[in-house]
Amino acid sequence: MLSSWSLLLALASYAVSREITFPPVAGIQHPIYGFAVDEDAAELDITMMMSGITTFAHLPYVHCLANESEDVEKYDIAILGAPFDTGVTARPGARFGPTGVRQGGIRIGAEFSWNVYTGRNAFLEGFRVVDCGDAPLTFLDNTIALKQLDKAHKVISGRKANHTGYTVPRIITLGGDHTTTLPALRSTYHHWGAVSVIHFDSHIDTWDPEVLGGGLSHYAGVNHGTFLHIAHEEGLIKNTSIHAGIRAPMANKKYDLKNDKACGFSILTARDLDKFGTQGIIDKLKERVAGSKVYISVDIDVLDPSYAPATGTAEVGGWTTRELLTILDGLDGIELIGADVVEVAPIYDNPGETTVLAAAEVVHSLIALMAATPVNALS
Ligand SMILES: *[C@@H]1O[C@H](CO)[C@@H](O)[C@H](O)[C@H]1NC(C)=O
Ligand SMILES: *[C@@H]1O[C@H](CO)[C@@H](O)[C@H](O)[C@H]1NC(C)=O
Ligand SMILES: *[C@@H]1O[C@H](CO)[C@@H](O)[C@H](O)[C@H]1NC(C)=O
Ligand SMILES: [Mn+2]
Repeated sequence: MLSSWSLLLALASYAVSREITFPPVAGIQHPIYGFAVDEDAAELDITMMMSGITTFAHLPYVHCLANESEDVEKYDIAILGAPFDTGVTARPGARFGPTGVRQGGIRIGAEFSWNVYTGRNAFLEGFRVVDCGDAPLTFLDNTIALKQLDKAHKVISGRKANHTGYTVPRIITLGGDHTTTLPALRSTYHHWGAVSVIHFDSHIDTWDPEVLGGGLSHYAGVNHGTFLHIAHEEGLIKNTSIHAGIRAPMANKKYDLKNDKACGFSILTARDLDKFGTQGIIDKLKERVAGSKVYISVDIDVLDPSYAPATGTAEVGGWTTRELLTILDGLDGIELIGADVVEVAPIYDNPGETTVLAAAEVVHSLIALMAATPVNALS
């Protein structure tokens, strides 16, 4: 008893003998590990990367979804979470995807992001990148939730960008199941017209709602395997769109692929990578979308389940994380006007956080592509 008291006392005096001073900005997201690196270099301390509220890559949080009439801090590239997973056909859980991807990105930050391959830092290219948090989406009614997401995109992309030369902010959505891409494409259509989609996925997702909705109801037909069909019907995408990493089976011998083509897509399969190599895939993607604005949608199930087990409809025989990142970085120069990473369902991840680490790095690459090539809105 006595000895434990003396131990406590010793510990207490040890503690008070240390001078603990919290930095003046403790609890605030930046500039400790955020954006104002140049002005506040003295406060830069990468050892505090676990502090504050977890935004993606410690970016400043902005209340982008405040009333449209209210002024908020300006931004150029916005991260937006879309916690929605009631459009899935297999394992649910992607409503926790935005939180998972932010957790996966805890070691990413502006101060430590000089890319060893490209020699560039995506966060320091003159664009203000922020995290807008998650859109408020009901989990009880898909129709209402998707309308809420339409509205969130409208408000966020509708504010004037920080950059004086490029007026429309671009959004990177953290899904959410893949249905969440539909509101994003409605929003990009508003600013940029129809776009080419580069769709990384093991599934085509152009399924006719009659096929994948089971013909039950219109409501049932709007889901994570039909949204590209609907985007085509709504005129949001060009016929120069392309899938990459496809390997999941079709429901019909001929109809699904015929319908896919009619929706404007061509296909690079997962095994095409063995034939053409990463550079070959990059060349084919760039050739297909040449001359148009591009939206990139990354279903994390494009990766093999050994690299991304935490997803709703895992398909074996996919790409590695390195291959996907090489291909994404190789798309440098395309006019990327919007992007997303979807179908991350953290509950199925392993203790090594394999999937969320991969998803966060994909987001990092998407930011880099946007920062490398500014895009003007339609005048
Ligand atoms: C948003 O602002 C407008 C104009 O100031 C106001 O009429 C409207 O009630 C506000 N909406 C909300 C939800 O606060
Ligand atoms: C935002 O805009 C201001 C005013 O034009 C500029 O000084 C600042 O560098 C911009 N921020 C970023 C991160 O580019
Ligand atoms: C896309 O549609 C346009 C106009 O309808 C047509 O001229 C063109 O050949 C089509 N391209 C492809 C790749 O299908
Ligand atoms: Mn998929």
